[in-house]
Amino acid sequence: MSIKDHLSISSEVRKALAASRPVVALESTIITHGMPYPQNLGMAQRVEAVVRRSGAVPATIAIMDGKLRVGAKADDLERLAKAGGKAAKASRRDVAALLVSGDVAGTTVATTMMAAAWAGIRVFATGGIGGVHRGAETTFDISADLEELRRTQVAVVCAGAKSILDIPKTLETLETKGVPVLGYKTADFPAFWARQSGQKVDHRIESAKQAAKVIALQFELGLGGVLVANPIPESHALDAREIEARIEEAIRGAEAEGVSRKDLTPFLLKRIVELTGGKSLVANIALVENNAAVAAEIAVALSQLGAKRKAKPKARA
Ligand code: PSU
Ligand code: MN
Repeated sequence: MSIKDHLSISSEVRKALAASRPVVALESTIITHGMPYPQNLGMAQRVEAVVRRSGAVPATIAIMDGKLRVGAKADDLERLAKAGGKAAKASRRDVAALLVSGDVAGTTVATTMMAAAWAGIRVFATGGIGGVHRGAETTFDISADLEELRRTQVAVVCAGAKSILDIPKTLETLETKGVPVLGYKTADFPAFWARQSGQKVDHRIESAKQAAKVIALQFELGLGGVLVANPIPESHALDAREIEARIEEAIRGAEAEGVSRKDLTPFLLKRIVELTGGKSLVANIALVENNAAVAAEIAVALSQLGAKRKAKPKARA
């Protein structure tokens, strides 16, 4: 048995990869644990459509029927969306146990990166990454997403991190792990619903082509993953102070109810949707679509770079 035996790659994705055509990986914890039904299903379908419109093939990744599914079908998306929180949440440490049990699971950023790399996909779009939680100095709650970015050669396009996390500590941890944080047309690290967190990114990039060059070189040098931070569209950004008040309320709720560990992020996301009367959900969907478009452009640019490189020796001969 090899790793490939545990992957179930759709024929569309397999063909695209074999022909070096652009593919964008998409995660599924955002479907099962990040949003309520039926908005989660609508989001998953629209994000795939955005990737296609931008010239790439979408590959939603999840754990289903004892396999890592790469390129979920329409009915797979529906199963995931309807299962919601009844599905498992698969971080790296859960993968082997869930493949054995056969349970349905949404894959987190960490697990989606891992599966994408195994399948040969280099670009991945999500909403926000996990990071260092507020109070991590006592709880030690630091998402496995950060360690995965260190070790796995996939570029993750996100809208920064939610300020349910400690953003300065998250950025410090990424620095320690050697993960480059590229600001897509911005010098500020975005804070998910807000375009700015008050923290700077490491490097500002101006185009998908420039991002692709950095990503290609990072991978060529064997340096691990890349984080591309793409701010929420201006038209959908929420007022930073208002959302901060809601986040603090949600965190107090989690403390009062004793919610921790892997349940914390889903709990906070759900509470914030309730506390904003659904406004945070609309913004969340808009930023994921925006990230999918940028990820597709980067995937297209990466495959063009690859084609150029392959063509070079021939041109000289
Ligand atoms: N942050 C969000 N939305 C999400 C998640 C994080 O704004 O849906 C999900 C992602 O799948 C991420 C995971 O990888 O939560 C992180 O969970 P934890 O903090 O338990 O590692
Ligand atoms: Mn955690």
